[in-house]
Amino acid sequence: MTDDDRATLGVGMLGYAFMGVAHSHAWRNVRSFFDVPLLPRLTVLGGRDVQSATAVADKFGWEHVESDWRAVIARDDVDLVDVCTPGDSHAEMAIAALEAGKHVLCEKPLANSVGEAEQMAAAAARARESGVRAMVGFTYRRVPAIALARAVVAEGRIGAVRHVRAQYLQDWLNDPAAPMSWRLEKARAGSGALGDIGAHIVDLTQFITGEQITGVSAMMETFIRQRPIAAPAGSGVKLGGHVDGGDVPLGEVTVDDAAVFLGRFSGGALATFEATRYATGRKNAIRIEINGSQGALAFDFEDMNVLHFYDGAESSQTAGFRRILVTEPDHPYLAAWWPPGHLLGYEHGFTHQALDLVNAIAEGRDPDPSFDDGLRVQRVLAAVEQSAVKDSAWTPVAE
Ligand code: SOE
Repeated sequence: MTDDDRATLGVGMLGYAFMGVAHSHAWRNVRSFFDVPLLPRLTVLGGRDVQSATAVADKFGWEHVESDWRAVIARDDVDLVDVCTPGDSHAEMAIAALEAGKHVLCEKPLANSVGEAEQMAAAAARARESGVRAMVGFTYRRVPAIALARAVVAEGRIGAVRHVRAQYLQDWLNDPAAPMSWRLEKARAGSGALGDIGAHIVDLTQFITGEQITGVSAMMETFIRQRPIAAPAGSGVKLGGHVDGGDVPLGEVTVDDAAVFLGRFSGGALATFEATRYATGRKNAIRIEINGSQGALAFDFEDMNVLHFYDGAESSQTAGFRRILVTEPDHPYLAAWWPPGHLLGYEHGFTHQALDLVNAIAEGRDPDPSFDDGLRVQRVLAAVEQSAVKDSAWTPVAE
């Protein structure tokens, strides 16, 4: 054993379900694979259900458990607060943490409304003056093939972006007997497929192209409006499920099941977006294709180690989409992992997110995506909702 003189970064995490588990894994493992300038310490896990929180804490090595989120923020040994709760508590928790001088990582979407997101961005701007950092967890930016796609666009390899085609397809609600959950309640989640998964493709396409969505025309639908209410099946990494029996009480689904919209990008590109939890057979397909004047890119998260690249500069005899296996040491994040061809998975994005945030904090610079980026996504989501209730009327995204 050698003494490690790196400073620690005490993490207090709020929430312990799907995202809490993904973030726990990242905070625990990032120091083992990357040479981080600050050593994350899994100081305290906050959760109202202490028994479930303790079960997760024990698995991942959190040192303490607190039932009161304010107590997590107040601890002197917490430097960073990681908000992994449903959207209805993001604003209150993140603002309180920033005002207490703690760095914040907040799960996506940033908030349940533009108003809340504006308050969060303002709190982040005030905190920045004293060196406190805030990041929103659009984790898929950290998938190596996505980071490579952004670099390829930035290098001008596909030229001017003309078309953006983006889909986020899941099918865990297709079963009418899949139970109610907070994700289906507007008061808790803000919106349904739109905010939960549509937010990712809004962020990813803006990230890859380096451009903003300026206006939208949208349709949204709730296919199944009542679902069985089932006792929560403990904590853990679950979506959907199936409730047997006819006399189970039903709850009202108050969010969208699917959102489909057209958009325009600031550089002139035309875009189509589709976010749905009813794409039978598609489990977590994030499909993005971008056509530029000189070439094109295509990605699907269900084959996440691959980026397809069409280079229009090649001779027409041999040109065609090339399948790039994004596992070389000079690909983003890859040098720290396995030899070429030894693939990465869903959890690596979260580890890379922790890495990027720790580096930004240590280097005294703002991480991205910032709360301002989260606010911009929120404005796109709001424009989609406004358009959908106005018969798909064209709706500019607020500046
Ligand atoms: C559920 O639809 C969900 O867990 C999203 O909330 C996540 O953001 C996405 O990564 C996977 O699907």
